[in-house]
Amino acid sequence: MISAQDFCDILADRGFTTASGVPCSHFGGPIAHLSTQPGRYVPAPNEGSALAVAAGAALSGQRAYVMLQNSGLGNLINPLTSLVMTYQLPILTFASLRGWPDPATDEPQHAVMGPSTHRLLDSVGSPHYTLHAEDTTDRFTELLDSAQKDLDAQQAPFVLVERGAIGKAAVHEAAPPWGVASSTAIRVVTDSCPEASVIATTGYTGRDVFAVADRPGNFYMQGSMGHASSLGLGVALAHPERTVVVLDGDGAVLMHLGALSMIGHEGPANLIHVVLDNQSHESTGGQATTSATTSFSAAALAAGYRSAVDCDSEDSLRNAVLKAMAASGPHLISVRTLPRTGAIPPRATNALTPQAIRDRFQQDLNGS
Ligand SMILES: Cc1ncc(C[n+]2csc(CCOP(=O)(O)OP(=O)(O)O)c2C)c(N)n1
Repeated sequence: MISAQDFCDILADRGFTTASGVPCSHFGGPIAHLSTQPGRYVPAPNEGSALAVAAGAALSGQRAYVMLQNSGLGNLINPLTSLVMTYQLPILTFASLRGWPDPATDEPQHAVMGPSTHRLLDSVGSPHYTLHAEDTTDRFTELLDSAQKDLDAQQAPFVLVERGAIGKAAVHEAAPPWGVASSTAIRVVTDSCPEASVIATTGYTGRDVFAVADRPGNFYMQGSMGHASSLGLGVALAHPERTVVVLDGDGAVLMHLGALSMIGHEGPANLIHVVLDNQSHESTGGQATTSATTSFSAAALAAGYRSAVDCDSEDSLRNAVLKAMAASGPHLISVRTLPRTGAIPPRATNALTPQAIRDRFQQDLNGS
């Protein structure tokens, strides 16, 4: 393992002074370390944006690197192939290796991408190297020397990072947290609409929902970050008689913010979109999102939602949900939530297969 500080310092010594990315727990250390120094890390909403930020830096003669989870390669592949490779912009990307080498030891949403990551990069012709958990700083330096040859040849190499290859660092809290505990917020929402279909976003939210309010009408969307509201829209349009509640995260909403416009445009009367806004990617270690400077309620109203409110207490949240149930949507409710404390409950897929989650959701939706 190399320390987070060594990782950042070795790259900085080579002129890579800035970075962008979307967190994976594998990069919690470097992101925390860089985030203590203004201007060194740009928190991107999705992996494609992170790569494009680095591309802009490269175009301007700077050296920037990108850090992401391999599940985010799907978001990155378009700007990789059509921007970075087409214009031959030399960019160094670090991608984690979730679901690899043995997908059975990771969550089900990594089972396809884990074993495919190396082949995916091979298929688009991207050079790649692997940083293993036992590798030292000497090995890291050797690997960067190899990647440098690719960069000199105007290529965009990848370093694939195994779990435990880079150390952790303490996350700096920007401001004292305030709001409602997320498990309380979830219980308030689900108790207020017991008949609704509930779509839970990826990460800790799905785990909390499974722990405090499991029911067949819940769909635990592990992975596919940022798509819970689009999935909810599909269900809401197909079942206008059913209230559909999406429990989303701030990082997830930001990842595909355009979904707000689609939902506003389609205008499903039966959709309630709840954003649990803790201003962080808590599930990957608490890295800050950019939600402190974005108003989800203002964005939703501007995108055509029928109503949008901000809540910061249990009572205001309960009132907002009851009001939304009584009027035509789509509605957005943004609730400020606190960092979780104590043990995080197990994932739904520890108890149910993804297929079982699908089947019971469908049966509930069809009333059988
Ligand atoms: C495309 C993609 N990129 C990155 C990840 C890794 N990831 C899983 S959960 C998560 C954080 C989600 O943040 P937020 O929606 O704010 O919810 P919170 O974790 O704070 O509950 C991230 C970055 C992922 N699953 N998919």
